[in-house]
Amino acid sequence: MTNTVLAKRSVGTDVIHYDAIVIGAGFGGIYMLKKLRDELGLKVRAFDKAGGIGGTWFWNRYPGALSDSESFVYCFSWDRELCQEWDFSSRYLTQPEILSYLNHVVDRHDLRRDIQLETGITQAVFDEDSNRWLVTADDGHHYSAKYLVTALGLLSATNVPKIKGLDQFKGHMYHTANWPEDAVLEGKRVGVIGTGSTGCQVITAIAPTVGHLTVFQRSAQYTVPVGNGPVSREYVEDIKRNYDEIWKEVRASRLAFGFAESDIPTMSVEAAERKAIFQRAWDFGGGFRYMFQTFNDIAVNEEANIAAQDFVREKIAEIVNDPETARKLMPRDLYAKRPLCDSGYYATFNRPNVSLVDVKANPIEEITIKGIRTADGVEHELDVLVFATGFDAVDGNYKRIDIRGRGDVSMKDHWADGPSSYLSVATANFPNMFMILGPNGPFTNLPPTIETEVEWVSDLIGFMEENELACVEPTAQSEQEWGATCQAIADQTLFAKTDSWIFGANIPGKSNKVYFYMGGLGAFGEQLAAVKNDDYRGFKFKAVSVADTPVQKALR
Ligand code: FAD
Ligand code: NA7
Repeated sequence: MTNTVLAKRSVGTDVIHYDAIVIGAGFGGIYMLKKLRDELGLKVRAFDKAGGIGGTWFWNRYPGALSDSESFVYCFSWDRELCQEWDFSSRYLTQPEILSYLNHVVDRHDLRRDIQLETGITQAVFDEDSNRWLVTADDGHHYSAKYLVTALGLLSATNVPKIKGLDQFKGHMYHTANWPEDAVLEGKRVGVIGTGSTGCQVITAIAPTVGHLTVFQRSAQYTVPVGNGPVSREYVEDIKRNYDEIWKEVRASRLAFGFAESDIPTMSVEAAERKAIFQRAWDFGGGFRYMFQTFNDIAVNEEANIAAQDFVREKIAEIVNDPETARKLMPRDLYAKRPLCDSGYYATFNRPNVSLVDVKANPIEEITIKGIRTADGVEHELDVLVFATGFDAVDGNYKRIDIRGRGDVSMKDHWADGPSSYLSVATANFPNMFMILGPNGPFTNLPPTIETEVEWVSDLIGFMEENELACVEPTAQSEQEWGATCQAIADQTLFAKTDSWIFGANIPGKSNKVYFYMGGLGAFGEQLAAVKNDDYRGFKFKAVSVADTPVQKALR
């Protein structure tokens, strides 16, 4: 469909007009709606294909689903009163708790009336005549808006690997991010493919109740205890009292996880002291704490990285009874993926009803009617097959919408060599489109980053409205330079030398490039502020008043 056709449609009667359309009703979409509607006074509609609000926490209902950012930083900070009122009783929040929190936020701010659920957006086309986005939904309606904000989620588009025979399996198949309410695993023969963050959680949670659990492991994982447990009243009150200071520090930190990141190099301390520091982190719990609170160079220095690896391998040898299983569970590659933590993952393999198949050594040949056949000829019979195989991260949901910008350029073509952005929030040729957690944004605990991006985008939209500007978009040059900055920073880390979703390496055929800004939230916030203070350096504005265009006149 061309822009001209859509421009004509926009003056017809079948288009519903808004000032801004937000896609997504997770942390990002909820806050964006709040800012645009209640602070800027715009007419806004948010859409989500889900049957409820919550984004990630609506979809990921698998047993054991838990945030591994600590409770006090896995929430919004912008509602000061709510931060004082909202209580939590454990160090981490479970999926039902986060979902209930987000529903509470939506009701408290009366946002639900402007969120349209069960409505997937299939197309968004920028109409150059009207300087508006024309959006098509799977409810059969067309919508238009001056601003389009995509809060589509970073880890949201599911990845189901194309394994031979997938369709012939007669049992139940579930992806962890699309978990059905009525799933029954108790007493069943269950197979799990995938041992990432999600796999570790689901495997540990279901092992005690299933009949038999077969884990199909492609990559062995470094994981440390999460350290979950109840928190005292004093702990919660202390956090509430120090709210301002905590959030100031979080926003100025690199990882935004609510702890002070270490400034000690690993090899600057004696071996015994090093071990004691790792042991303290192991006992306290938390994947990011283990990688970043212990020492300052585990993610960048190979010798330091090996020290952190060795400690985990020793733990596996101590915990896992069967030496052969322990050997299979021991990773040998760099410790440079998203750091994992768990509630007893390695010990789960001591259970008599759990078996481990190393599918690197013994690959999956095909999925059969009854289960999974591996290269050694064994058919692992299953009643239920769980895919904990992750996501087409960062740009996955963008590829699933037909998004067209200036000159009818499609997002798929624009990002043919991998996604890019200027400051994670905007991309050239897609005017008035703003992304929350777009590509090349900070690699952090995410709610503080989401808040930072939403607030900055809201300020920019406010600036547009105040100055009656028609369009804004970044220049191609600013986008290229931001990409180069992200690449240069990532190249200094060991993460760039390891295959994972952080570099798009988990999806066959996906561009293996930089997807994140690894400079930290503090530095990112400074960059955003500098760009804004420098008259939005790197952006170009179109000053024609929207009200003057022929299409706009016809709309009135
Ligand atoms: P999401 O919550 O992903 O919401 C995006 C929404 O957009 C979805 O509801 C989706 O349905 C909707 N959408 C997408 N495309 C369309 C379309 N075409 N039409 C309509 N709607 C659409 N982060 C952390 O910081 N700490 C953690 O401990 C942590 N744990 C996680 C655990 C799991 C299992 C997963 C999957 C993610 C975790 N994350 C964690 C990342 C988490 O995604 C973010 O913290 C945060 O929830 C992202 O919010 P969001 O609003 O940006 O996106
Ligand atoms: P991840 O971290 O991408 O993990 C996916 C797992 O699935 C990982 O172990 C993969 O092995 C495995 N996988 C993927 N495809 C296959 C095939 N074809 N065969 C065997 N194994 C496969 O996703 P998660 O959901 O665990 O976590 C993603 C983020 O979301 C996480 O950081 C949380 O914040 C939530 P591999 O390691 O690639 O060898």
